[in-house]
Amino acid sequence: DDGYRLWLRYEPVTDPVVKGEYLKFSAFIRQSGKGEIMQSASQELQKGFKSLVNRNISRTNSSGNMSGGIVFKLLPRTTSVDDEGYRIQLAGGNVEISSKSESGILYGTFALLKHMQMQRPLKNLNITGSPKVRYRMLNHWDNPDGSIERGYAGSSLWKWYELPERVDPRYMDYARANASLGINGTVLNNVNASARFMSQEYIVKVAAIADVMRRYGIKTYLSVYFAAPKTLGGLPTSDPLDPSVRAWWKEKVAQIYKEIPDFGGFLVKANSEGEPGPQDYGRTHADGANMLAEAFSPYDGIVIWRAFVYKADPNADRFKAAYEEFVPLDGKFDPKVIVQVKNGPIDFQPREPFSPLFGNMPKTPLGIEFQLTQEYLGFATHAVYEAAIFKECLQSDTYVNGGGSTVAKVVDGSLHGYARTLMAGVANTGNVRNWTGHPLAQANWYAFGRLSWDHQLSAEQIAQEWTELTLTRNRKARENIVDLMLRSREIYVDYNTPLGLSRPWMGVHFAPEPWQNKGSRPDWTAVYYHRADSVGLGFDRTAAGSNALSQYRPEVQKQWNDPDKTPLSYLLWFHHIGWGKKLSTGNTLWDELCGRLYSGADSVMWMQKKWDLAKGNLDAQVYTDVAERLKVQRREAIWWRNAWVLYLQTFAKQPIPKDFQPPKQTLDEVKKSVNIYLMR
Ligand code: BDP
Repeated sequence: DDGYRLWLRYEPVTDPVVKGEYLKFSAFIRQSGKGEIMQSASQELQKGFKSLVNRNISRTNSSGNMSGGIVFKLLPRTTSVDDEGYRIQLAGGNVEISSKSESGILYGTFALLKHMQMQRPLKNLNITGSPKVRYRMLNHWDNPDGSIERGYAGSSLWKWYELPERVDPRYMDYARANASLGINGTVLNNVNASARFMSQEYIVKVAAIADVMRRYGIKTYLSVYFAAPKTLGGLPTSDPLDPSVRAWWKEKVAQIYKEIPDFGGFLVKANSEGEPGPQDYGRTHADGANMLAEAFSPYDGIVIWRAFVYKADPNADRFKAAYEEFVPLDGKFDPKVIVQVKNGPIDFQPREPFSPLFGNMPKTPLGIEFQLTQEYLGFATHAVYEAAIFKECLQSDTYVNGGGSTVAKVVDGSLHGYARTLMAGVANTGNVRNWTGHPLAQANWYAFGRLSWDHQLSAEQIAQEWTELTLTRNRKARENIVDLMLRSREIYVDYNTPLGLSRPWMGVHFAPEPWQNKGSRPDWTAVYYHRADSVGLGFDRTAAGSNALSQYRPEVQKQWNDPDKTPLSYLLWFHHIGWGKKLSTGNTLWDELCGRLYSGADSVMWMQKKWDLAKGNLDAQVYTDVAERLKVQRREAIWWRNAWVLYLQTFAKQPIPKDFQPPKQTLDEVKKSVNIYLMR
């Protein structure tokens, strides 16, 4: 198995009883209307039945009394169920999939096929689903030249130089995979955007992709370069309050809708990491976003404005930046704007506290942005199941309206009554055959999609599902793999950023460089984040330090204010702790740190064992691929551990605790090996 089919493998049903039951419903598919999405649902069922039970089912539009088939039923608009929700049940001797929308029928179809892939009985069939969030989308950081910013799975899926005439069949498989999870939007290009996507030449290329996406209920979006009026339009300015600039965007949006009538909208990174934005003209983020929203007013599209901002101020705490810039703008955004906030205040670290923006902008819909591509999680050679990261953030309590005001409730709109709700995942896909490079990274795409549909699902439930659909139906093997997946994030944290450390690297975000202290700005160094010195380690964010904690509600502050009570996993996020300080485990900081770094690196061997236990029940190609990547992970985990302990030892001036073998390399040797990775 080359992994191309993802979780839609439709392997032949082995249980004869189950197979017989499925065949009883294979007489026909009755569509309701001839809509494009409905056609996709039929095609998918045909493909599924052919592959699962080796039966060709034909379609009918006949309304006569027939039984033994599958019936799509479009419910009247007035029915009080969610637009995209569905129900699957037995009715009149048929399997009936009902929904108010064609998309809902498609989601129900995929749910039925999942049920069948798991060889579950159809007796008493009653499956319902409805999404908790309205915009469920992937953000591609794909560049027009085919490269992908922070992409580790080959180059871009989008073949801009072939489009619009040649439409790669893979676009459809991409759309199927997303639709099977309920993902209904995709931003095709990098947030560090090229203005060329606003040209007619590129709009028609985008339209060709949008034509494929549309058939699967997916809307197409673009990232925009804020200075495009100047660079592409030839205007003297891109000032959002300038009438000629406003007219340019209006015209541009109209031009896009001419080619893509269901265009989704714009995603904007502005005044962030050197990208242009409204502040270049003394205007605010709201001025910029509202100008674009105005251009969308005749249409359904929206403006997604990112809150990922921080200034190059040597005295500032980057942690606080987004809150400081955005909270004062609450209530000033056009209703068509959603502000998209990364899950944590810094940048997709293996563990971060939740962003303090969540809960603090009650009048502005806040969407959440997770990162699926493993920029800080070992690229494509480390197995890290990210559902644990997503869930940890979504379940965090902001306390803004008392206990139970979780980030999930902010994001799904139930806390502040947001009309528009959004979850975005920075895609981990590329054009390698198995889509994600590491076979287990497919689970991160899967988990994001499932959680954007229903954030109440547990990381374990999702891992179970994914493993059964993708890897093996053998129960024992699945248990071992799910175990491995569920522990993988904590293991990674232990050898990479234990106790609340962050960013032991700059540049490529891969080779460990906790010693890195030169950068074009202070917050582009590693020492800025961990603050190791002769006294101790960690970033003091209490009132005695940067006071970032004040951005949270008192109940949250209480959890993290006192170093003696702060959970160890967040300790160094908020406190500068002395090397000899006794922690709740009874160990000193230094000993605890070493303990975690060593046990993390050693636990990769446990992961290898778990994987090996499943060997007999796995496809040989997939088994070997993961087994080899685990070997890389083991080697690199030791490398990272060594970098940390040897470097921090120069401050702590203590021996490696006697339970552990001191590293075989010296600090200089580790630095040399890291430098190899940084050479041009
Ligand atoms: C950081 C990445 C950078 C992105 C940026 C962003 O290192 O490549 O452009 O985030 O999200 O994580 O805009």
